[in-house]
Amino acid sequence: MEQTYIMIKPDGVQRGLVGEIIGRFEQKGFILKGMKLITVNKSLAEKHYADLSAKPFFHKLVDYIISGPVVAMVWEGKNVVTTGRKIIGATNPCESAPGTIRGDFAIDMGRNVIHGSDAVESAKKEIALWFPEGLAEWQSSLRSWVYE
Ligand code: DAT
Ligand code: MG
Repeated sequence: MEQTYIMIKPDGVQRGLVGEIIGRFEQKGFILKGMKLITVNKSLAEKHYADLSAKPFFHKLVDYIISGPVVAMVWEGKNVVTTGRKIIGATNPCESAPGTIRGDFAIDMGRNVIHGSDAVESAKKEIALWFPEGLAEWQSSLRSWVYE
């Protein structure tokens, strides 16, 4: 089953949005396979955003991600990468539709509350980077009520 890496950024944790955000993924029917609250070191943040290292906003982005604890999660389900991005909304919260997490809870691009993998391949890389210890092995008892 497909998995994605979802991270509540330091602003989302500080603003008390952890329960709300987890609830949206849970209520959709996705399954939580890994979760931890961690303060990120600079090297991990730089690796996570390595593809953006040439961008002018890279250093600001890294400083923001290490500015407080984040909630790192792995969610599992059919099409969870693409659907997860829809639940999150557009990168710029001004363009995120109401009903999405960024559309409902964010204004600035540099405080957009949450990260979600953008493709199945990047999800695999990000899960390996953030959860080198591996994930929880379990099956939801609700499975047959979510999938036909
Ligand atoms: P996303 O987080 O939607 O996958 P991304 O991977 O392109 O977006 O960029 C990572 C983060 O970097 C994004 O959540 C916010 C920040 N960012 C992206 N483009 C930016 C820009 N033009 N100016 C400032 N910050 C930006
Ligand atoms: Mg991205």
